[in-house]
Amino acid sequence: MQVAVVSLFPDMVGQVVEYGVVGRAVERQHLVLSCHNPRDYAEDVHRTVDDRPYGGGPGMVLKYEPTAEAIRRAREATPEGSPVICLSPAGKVFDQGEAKRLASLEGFVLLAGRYEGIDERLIENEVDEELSLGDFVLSGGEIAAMAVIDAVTRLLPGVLGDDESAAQDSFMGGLLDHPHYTRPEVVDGMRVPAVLLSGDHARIARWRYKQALGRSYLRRPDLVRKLDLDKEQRKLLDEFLNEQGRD
Ligand code: 9D3
Repeated sequence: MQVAVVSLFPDMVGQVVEYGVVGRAVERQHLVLSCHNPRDYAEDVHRTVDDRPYGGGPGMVLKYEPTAEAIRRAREATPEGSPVICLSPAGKVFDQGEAKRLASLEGFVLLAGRYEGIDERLIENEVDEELSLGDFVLSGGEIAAMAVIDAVTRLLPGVLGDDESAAQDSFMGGLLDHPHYTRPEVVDGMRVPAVLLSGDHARIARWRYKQALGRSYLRRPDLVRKLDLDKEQRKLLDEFLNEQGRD
């Protein structure tokens, strides 16, 4: 997959490919990342990329021409037909479904804004869609671009090992994960739940699923409502609620 990012802070975006799963994906060429800086295409002596908003108001606006040229270069670094996606607090909220959709493409361009915003004519002429990470305020689109790249790269064939991929598939069954424990068995007087030491894999799987259902119900009722539970799932959830505070 080829992803091209348009950003005034390419070094920041480049950090996402320096570590862990995404780092390995780039080494193995599952992912090819390029960055394109509007400042490189600003033609005046000061290499100006922002200007004051027409109509007044606080902050600055990313200028059309250098940004449009950076987007053109970014398009050239991605396959024909790759969408241009602007990271914006006004976009559609990014979720795992969006990540799957992007992972099915051969490439895409991410436009990360700075300042108060970008000239709206860029959205009209150059941008195909807008994505947001949610309802909080970032200082720019770079961290959002990095989050999208991370989430999408994990879904590319061959990037995760078979075990990790399978775990990802089953866990993304619309629920939060179950709790995890590792050695020692007792820490600060707190024991690992006995079932996890039992060696009974069916009981362990049932307990984990019950925990996942219960936590999702308490923390993210929206997720549980979407599932519309069958009889067995309701029974597990009832058990969880009755046991609350123990094991
Ligand atoms: C405080 C400034 N806001 C005035 C109402 C507008 C605003 C402009 C630019 C707020 C944030 C930004 C920069 N944010 C992003 O580029 C961004 C973002 C975000 O802030 N939150 C969640 N997802 C995203 S994706 C890109």
